[in-house]
Amino acid sequence: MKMKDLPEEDWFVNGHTACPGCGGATVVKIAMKVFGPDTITYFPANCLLVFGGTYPLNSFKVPYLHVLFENSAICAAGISRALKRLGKTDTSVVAFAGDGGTADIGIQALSGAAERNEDIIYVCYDNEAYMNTGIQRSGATPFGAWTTTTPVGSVEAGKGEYKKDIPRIMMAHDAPYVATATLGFIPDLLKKLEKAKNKKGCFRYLQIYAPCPPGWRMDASLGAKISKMVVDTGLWTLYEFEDGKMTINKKPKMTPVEEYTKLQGRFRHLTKENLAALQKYAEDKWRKDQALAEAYS
Ligand SMILES: Cc1ncc(C[n+]2csc(CCOP(=O)(O)OP(=O)(O)O)c2C)c(N)n1
Repeated sequence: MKMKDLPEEDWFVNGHTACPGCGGATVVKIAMKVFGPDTITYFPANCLLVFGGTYPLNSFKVPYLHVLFENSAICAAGISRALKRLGKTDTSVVAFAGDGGTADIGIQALSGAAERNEDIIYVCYDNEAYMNTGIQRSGATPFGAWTTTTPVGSVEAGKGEYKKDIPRIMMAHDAPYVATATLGFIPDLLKKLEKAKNKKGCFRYLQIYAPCPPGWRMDASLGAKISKMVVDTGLWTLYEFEDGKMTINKKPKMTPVEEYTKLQGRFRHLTKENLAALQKYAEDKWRKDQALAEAYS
């Protein structure tokens, strides 16, 4: 599917209250255009719930359910199983969760659903922190990033640990479809959303990079640029893991990570040593991802 083939109609409509330049809102809008009207969504506590799902002002034109933060994958699986009982096998059941609800708080339910190969699509829009509650660090926050729980001062200088690699954890479950995407490469994103939609009857996982202007202390107009740069630096590999085979979709240019970090206030304090550590992480990640793709070829 190409951008021009996307339907004009939205199933996640305008009028929600997301911040200007919200990557999460853009991910959900595009994803819903691909998934279409025969979809039921679930989302846990996150920004999406607040800006797009607060009754009676919700922005979804399809049914949605919200239960608890921990339960996204399992609630979606419950909906999917109930639909099967009713004889409905075509409806897509989609969970939209943030990285906090995925990497940390919802990981047990996510792991269980993947292991049981539940018939759902799980979309993690990865804005790299718990944004809804005021920019706290998550397992998916990158090394060095300022958040309100990884402050910058004389004792600490941003997050000391590296980003938790959830797609790799999903691959370790041998999930039938795992893919990473960003808003910087829309044709690639559309292809992956479409594949996830059409690969029925099994567990499908998408991790989509989603810039957050207030949380990342960045200009709201830079989302697309930053979403390209994260791939160019090697910090985010675009790939698919499908039925046991991993394919890398884009070779990074290995642009210095500083070109990426200097556009975001959350990295403003990074020293030369910090930048060297992040650069090494990017290079190691790219090397490991290539080795994985070779092993799963
Ligand atoms: C068990 C539990 N712990 C904490 C909270 C409070 N809480 C609600 S939303 C949220 C942040 C969600 O972060 P994330 O999943 O990354 O999504 P985002 O807000 O970034 O969209 C937190 C901590 C909660 N509702 N339930």
